Amino acid sequence: MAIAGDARSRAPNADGEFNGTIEIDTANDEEYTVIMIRDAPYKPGTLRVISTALADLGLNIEKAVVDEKKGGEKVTDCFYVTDADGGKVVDAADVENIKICLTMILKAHFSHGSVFARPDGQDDRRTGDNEERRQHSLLYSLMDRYLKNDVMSVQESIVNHVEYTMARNRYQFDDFEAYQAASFSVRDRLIESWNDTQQHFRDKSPKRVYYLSMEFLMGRSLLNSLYNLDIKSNYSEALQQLGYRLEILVEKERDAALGNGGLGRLASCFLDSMATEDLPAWGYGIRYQYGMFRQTLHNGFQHEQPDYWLNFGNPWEIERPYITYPVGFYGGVSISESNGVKKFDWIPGERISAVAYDNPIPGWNTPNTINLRLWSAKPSTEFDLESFNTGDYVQAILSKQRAETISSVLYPDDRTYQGKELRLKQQYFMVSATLQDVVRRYLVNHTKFDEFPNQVALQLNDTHPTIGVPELMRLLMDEHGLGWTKSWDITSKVFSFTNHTVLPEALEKWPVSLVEKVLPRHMQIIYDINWRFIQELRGAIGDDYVRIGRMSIIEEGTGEKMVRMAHLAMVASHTVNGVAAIHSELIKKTIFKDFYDLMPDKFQNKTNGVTQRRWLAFCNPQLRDLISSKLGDDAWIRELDMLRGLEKFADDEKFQSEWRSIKLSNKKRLAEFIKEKTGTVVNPDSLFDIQVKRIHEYKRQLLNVLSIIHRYNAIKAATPKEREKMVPRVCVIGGKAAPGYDMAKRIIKLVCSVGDKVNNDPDVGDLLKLVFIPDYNVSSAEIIVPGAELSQHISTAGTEASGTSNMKFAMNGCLIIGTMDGANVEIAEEIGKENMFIFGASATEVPILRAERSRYKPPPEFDNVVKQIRAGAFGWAEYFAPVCDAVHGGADYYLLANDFADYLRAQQLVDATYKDEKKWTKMSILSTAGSGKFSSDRTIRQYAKEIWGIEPCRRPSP
Ligand code: NBG
Repeated sequence: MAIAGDARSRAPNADGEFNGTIEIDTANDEEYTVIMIRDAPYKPGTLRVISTALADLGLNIEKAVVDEKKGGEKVTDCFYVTDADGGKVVDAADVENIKICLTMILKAHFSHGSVFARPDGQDDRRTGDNEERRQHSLLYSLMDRYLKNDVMSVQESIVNHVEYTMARNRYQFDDFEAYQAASFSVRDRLIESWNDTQQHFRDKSPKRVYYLSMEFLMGRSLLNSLYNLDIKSNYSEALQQLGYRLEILVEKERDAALGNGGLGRLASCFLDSMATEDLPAWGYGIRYQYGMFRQTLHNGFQHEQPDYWLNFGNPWEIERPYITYPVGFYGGVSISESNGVKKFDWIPGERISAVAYDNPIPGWNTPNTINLRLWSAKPSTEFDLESFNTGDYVQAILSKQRAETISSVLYPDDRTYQGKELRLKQQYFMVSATLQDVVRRYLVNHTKFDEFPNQVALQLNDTHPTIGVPELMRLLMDEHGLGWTKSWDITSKVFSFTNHTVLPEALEKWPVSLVEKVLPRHMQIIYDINWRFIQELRGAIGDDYVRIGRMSIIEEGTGEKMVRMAHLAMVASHTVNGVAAIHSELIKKTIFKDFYDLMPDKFQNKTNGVTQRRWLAFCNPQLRDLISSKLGDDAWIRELDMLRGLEKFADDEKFQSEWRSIKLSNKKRLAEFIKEKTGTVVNPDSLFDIQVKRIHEYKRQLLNVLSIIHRYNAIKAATPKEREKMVPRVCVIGGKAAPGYDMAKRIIKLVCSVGDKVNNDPDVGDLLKLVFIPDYNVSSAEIIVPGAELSQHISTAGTEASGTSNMKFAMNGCLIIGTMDGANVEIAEEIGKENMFIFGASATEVPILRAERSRYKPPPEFDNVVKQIRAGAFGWAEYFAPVCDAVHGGADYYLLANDFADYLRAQQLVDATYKDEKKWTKMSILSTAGSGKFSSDRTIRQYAKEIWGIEPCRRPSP
């Protein structure tokens, strides 16, 4: 029998159990496709297994020629099949599929079950004499409990999930189902590692840190997990043999977008680093049913669509229905006295349950996997006797259902706090469940609370979880019977607090009346904390009531009484930190000056970082390989400072040319992406200039647009000869505006309108393109960042706390045009100012310039472009008028006019430098080489040592 094409398959060598071959002949028989299974060991039931499998594949067995069965002999069986329409199966992909399915089925059939031996070479069970082999077998069966990661085992686990988890036909599943099945099978492996890591933590009982955050912007998990578990290539091959491409499947995953921007993404980078650094750490947050809204554009206007990320299930989480805590709201406090001690009893008017969902977070190059526990609100199982007994059964059920709204949606505004009751309830919901969980875990092996501060560190990611301070006090006093002094001593030793912004409008304050209503017992405790704090203050600074009023946790005077959450966090925390050097200095002089003067030792800096795994090694694999080949190995993925080793190759021509060709290939990928998202075709030979981040006036996307208009004017005014000398540019802007942020939405429309005009102007051609990429998120950043050549971080100095995308771009060899703000300052220190395009007023100049604004005359270039917009050069003149007003005259709070001329100068320098290919490439290499400091591993090590006081705790390798 002839073997058709590539249809010869070597059947698996599964411990000698099925060494046969499967041959599929599509050519030699006129009517039938012939499937021959050669040299299979005789085993009863084989024919049934084969015929069932063929039927499942939709094939008819028209005839069969089978060997006579005798025990111990190899047999050969031949099946003549047709497809559902009665024709021959000739398609190569179908043939391959039949072969793969039969191989797996026979393998399973002959191996009596689902545990397969490892391929030759990795398994020494077959060596040695009989006795030794028996002992080894025993040993292995005890030790070798982990799921196997060889290609066959991976395939089996994927197909099993298709059938048993998703209840789909194991021979027919689409890409999305393949993604899900693959993810479930990866999750199995994560669970093994998670379980062992948690067991190890329990055994060693080290001090642990809990990272409390209302936001975690995780993005996708499949590729990240495959890389971290070091099983990517086997999954890739396993899927390929099954007829699927991993690159396609990863695109099927919905981003977990449980965060707004920098703050949430930082929390996710920190989890990655805490796992990689082997820290005994957990993240705690909320499992929002709707994460960050999806942004769509209609005629250049932003529209917000709900993010249905859970609609098709989430294979990365583990629901823990038995890990649940009651969380109360409203009601009143009863006070009783026994033995002269007052006892406070909060009787909530509403109770809901918090149910845990665990999300395993694997580290890189470590067996550790840590946990992100997210809480979901469920109706309490306790009966609301009142309403049930009064007979309003349906109403009682409906009001219970409303409980679930607490975890339903992420607030999409990172600009101003919203005094919304639901938001306060979300915050309390998260910290109450978390602290109950933390206390319960602590009490597993402690009977008293004395050791609590030596066992627990609680990090507040911004003020959002600060209601945890009075909650811990309440738990210790009211639930566990400790006195105030002891409780406060414990509480003030466990919390530390990170500030992420100096913008006053973002500093959270809650009306006292609201806190009193929603959390009456907590309001009492806050008053008590404040009363004691003020006594202390008076001791320290005397009766300076103006200053005391400024520092008080309760804001009084002008309007409604408010609880200042930052002050509460400050008073209760042993440490407060800013997120970049300049920012940490600024908070000492501005928002927290009074506190700094009094308690300078509390203040620290922890410059942000990003995980170089997701943001370089995984999203830019070509660059990763080039870097590893130059540095000798991939140790830099763990110790990013090693990137310095690239400096000595910065002038090397061959290296430069490899560097450039990788950038070009990433630019081509980005150009495809731009076309797919916007319809605009861009030329990958242009300079790719990117500004992607939330739309905020202080981030000054408008400054960027104004300079693009200026560039457009220059192109229009140029002669054809002059145009030939110009550097073609593709300008990309992307980012979401908070739904209620009117100015930001107008700026988006302006970007789109300018883009419409410029992109369709035949005089301009490829010299300038401007696109707005909708729905900027983690996954799109993973394509945008590697393809960028210039990135813009141009906030008014003193406004951007740190910025983290600046770090991602720099790591990927993208040059920065920016102001001396946030982490730009330290990036300049590391990679050299001469390798960036720095412009604009400094943070110390800004207040002076603001004070002089009434006498200030903007440069004519600035006036011109603003006038152009006003005059309707891009349409929508009326709609853009408030945008123009905001930057004209005495307004212009963010000083666009003041920085405009210097910005244009920096932009000219960009063009001139870009023409010098070698120089540009050198600067690009030096950007990557100098970005070692900006690994979140470094940041986390500093937090661990200088704030949390915790040590690595790595489980033994399996
Ligand atoms: C943001 C800052 C960024 C900073 C991130 C992470 C908030 C409130 N702040 O500059 O604006 O990089 O936090 O620290 O989201």
